[in-house]
Amino acid sequence: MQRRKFLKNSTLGTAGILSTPLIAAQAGLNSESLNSLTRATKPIVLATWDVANATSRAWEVLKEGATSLDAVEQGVMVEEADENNQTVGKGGRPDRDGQVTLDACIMDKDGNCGSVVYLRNIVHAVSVARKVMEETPHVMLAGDGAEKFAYEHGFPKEDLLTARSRQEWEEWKKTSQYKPIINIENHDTIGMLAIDSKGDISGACTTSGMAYKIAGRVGDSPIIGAGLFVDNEVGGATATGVGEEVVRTVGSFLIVELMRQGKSPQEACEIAVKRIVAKNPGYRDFQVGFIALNKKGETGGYCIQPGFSYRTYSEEGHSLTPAGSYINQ
Ligand code: SD4
Repeated sequence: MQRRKFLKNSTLGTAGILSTPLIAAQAGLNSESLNSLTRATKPIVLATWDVANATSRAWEVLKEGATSLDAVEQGVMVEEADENNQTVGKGGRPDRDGQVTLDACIMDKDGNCGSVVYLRNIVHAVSVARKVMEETPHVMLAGDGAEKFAYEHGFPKEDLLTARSRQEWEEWKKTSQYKPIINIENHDTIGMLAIDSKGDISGACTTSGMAYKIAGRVGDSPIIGAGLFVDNEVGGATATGVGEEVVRTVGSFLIVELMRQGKSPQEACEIAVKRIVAKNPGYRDFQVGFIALNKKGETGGYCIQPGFSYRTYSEEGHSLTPAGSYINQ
């Protein structure tokens, strides 16, 4: 018993000590415990699109020794505050009535999750989602209730419609054509996954949704299982693109389940995209992209149309990876 305790507590050189099943068996460990002991716990951050400031912030938080939950929250907050990102938080493009409405969710290593949908006048939707997770018995708050809850928790009221987004909306109203442009409009919804130094995975996703959507529309980003899913035993996945298509396939949950069955993050993302393509004859006209991370810190990303990329930050560096696409250039 003493010996097992020593082995469990020892991180240095554990992989070497327990390199044979025989020794592991002698130590009283089953293969699952062996896996968790030999698995390298390497912090990593992964996010949709080229969001270098967000991944840098998340990495900084991880390097300070904080949890992956803090890292993903603080990472995506960078995009929520950035007025130049017109798909997230302040400066987001409005719905067709001129309202900026935010959707966001967050999920931790224990499977706890929180979400807000159709949230107005609050910049940091992800932090409101975290409060829903940590301070209520619920998973999801919507609209006026979510906004009231945010004020009660000290979030300031702010007008999210910037002059630039207002002016573009005024322009749009001249034709009022709802036709999302692949990779140009709606190209910066941020989904982020991270592993911390304890090997625990969390994720977050935040967006202002599709520009000029019908008032009241909610996408995939705040829907646990669709826009984001994390299972700390397996990995996590998150999505970007036309949310309706992601919801229909419960895309992020699908990817995590595929990884549970042994697929790599890359294989799992590809299967999920191909599932969407197979069920939608109109797939040439919309974009969906997924990224995924498994417990070993392996990553993957795949999309329908060329043009989607994702950011990774780990000890190996900060990099931007163009995702493979179902439709080639
Ligand atoms: C939505 N999935 O609301 C979001 C939009 C998005 O990059 O991801 N844009 O459907």
